[in-house]
Amino acid sequence: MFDSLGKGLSGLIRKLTTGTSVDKKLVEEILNDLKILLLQSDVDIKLADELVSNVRRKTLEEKTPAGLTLREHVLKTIYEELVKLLGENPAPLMGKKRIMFVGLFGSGKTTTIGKLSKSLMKQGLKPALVALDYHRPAAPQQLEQLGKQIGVPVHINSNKNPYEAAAEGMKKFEKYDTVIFDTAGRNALDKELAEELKKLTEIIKPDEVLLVIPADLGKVAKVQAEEFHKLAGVTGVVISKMDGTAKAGGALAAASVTGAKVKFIGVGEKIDDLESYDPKRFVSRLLGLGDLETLLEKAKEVDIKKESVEKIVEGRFNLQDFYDQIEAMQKMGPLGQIAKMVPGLGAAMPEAMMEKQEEKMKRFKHILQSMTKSEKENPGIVNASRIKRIAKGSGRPESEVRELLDQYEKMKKMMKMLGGQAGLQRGALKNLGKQFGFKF
Ligand SMILES: Nc1nc2c(ncn2[C@@H]2O[C@H](COP(=O)(O)OP(=O)(O)O)[C@@H](O)[C@H]2O)c(=O)[nH]1
Ligand SMILES: [Mg+2]
Repeated sequence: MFDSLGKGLSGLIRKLTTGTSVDKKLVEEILNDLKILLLQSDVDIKLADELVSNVRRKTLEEKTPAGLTLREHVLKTIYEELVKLLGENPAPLMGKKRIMFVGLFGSGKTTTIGKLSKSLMKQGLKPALVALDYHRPAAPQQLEQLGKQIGVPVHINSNKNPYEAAAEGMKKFEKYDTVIFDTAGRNALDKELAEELKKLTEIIKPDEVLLVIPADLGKVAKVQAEEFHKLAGVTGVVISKMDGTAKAGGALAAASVTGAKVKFIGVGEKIDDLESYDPKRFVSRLLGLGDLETLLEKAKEVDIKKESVEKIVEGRFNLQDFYDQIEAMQKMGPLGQIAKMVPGLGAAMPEAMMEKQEEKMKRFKHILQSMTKSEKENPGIVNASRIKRIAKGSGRPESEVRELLDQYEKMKKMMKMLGGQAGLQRGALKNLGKQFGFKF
């Protein structure tokens, strides 16, 4: 999803995070790259210009906030502006009684209606569908079939009259939680369709008008969205067919001109291929920052000791810290998954190594539990006879105790290397620490 933009952005961020010094010249260079990237992704030129000049103003003209370096400030501002461009978190559709879908022929209206119905049912709601597309002969039957497939009633007007169908459907499904209207599309928004949509909007008075735009539509999406918005008052955008393209800037621009938020993303033809839209998560992925938010949510549940994190970053931590980290990480989930979420760390540790490490960590925990406090605090004192005792106490072979000590040394070295670097990794660890509320 959004692959090329994502790749381009992570390249750009790399430039920012690995540059030895971040100055005005580098920021300008990055802003220039950013603009080109946005345009290549079909983002409207006005929006791209606005984004870039906002970042320029905030980072080069305004004072860098205390506690942030220019590098961090630029990164943060780009992130925030992209989130702004991509819209806010959509309000849930709960409590919306009448939802009307609009969009051109083949955009994915009917398919999305099926997906949405299924998702509403999962939330314990009762949806019903009304066919309003009598322009294309097979359309009502397509909806009927879909309804059967998921167990949702569908109303079709026998005179093939959309206005009658709308009025009947509202009456018939009065007791349902949500009534979804599947309007007709055309190849282009012609006069006939415009008239029809306007009239239907008046009859239905929908609580929600969802415009479906295929991700690959490109620049015309914006004009289309404006027209639909004038006719029906678009309240939300669904970007369909996101699975088939790496560019969705057009669709995003479309959402932006209507002032409506992107609410859903269609990622396939199947009934479950619908995702709720979350711009922050989306941008984090685009920027290659990993799924920071997910990590943060998890981290909230876990109590990582401040000193312990600091020590790790600086490469001076003892076996007790090692033990604390194992505990904390086990609570957070598989190590590999965590590393992937930490910016800069995912690439630094091969997955296979992570998995093996995790298995070992579990056994190591038993060994560590058999060590005395002073042994954990001063791993250097663990000699052969102590190893023998520890092995016996934990029921693990001596070789494994040695392995643990060896691993601990290696990990210490690796963390020192990662933490000590001036570039990306150190910044990443620092950032992560900050997100946890630690200062370095
Ligand atoms: N790959 C993919 N195909 C989709 C998606 N949404 C819809 N389609 C396909 O697009 C075509 C048109 O969809 P349809 O719902 O009939 O469009 P409508 O004319 O707007 O009602 C169908 O072949 C769908 O299977 C999607 O998110 N991903
Ligand atoms: Mg249809």
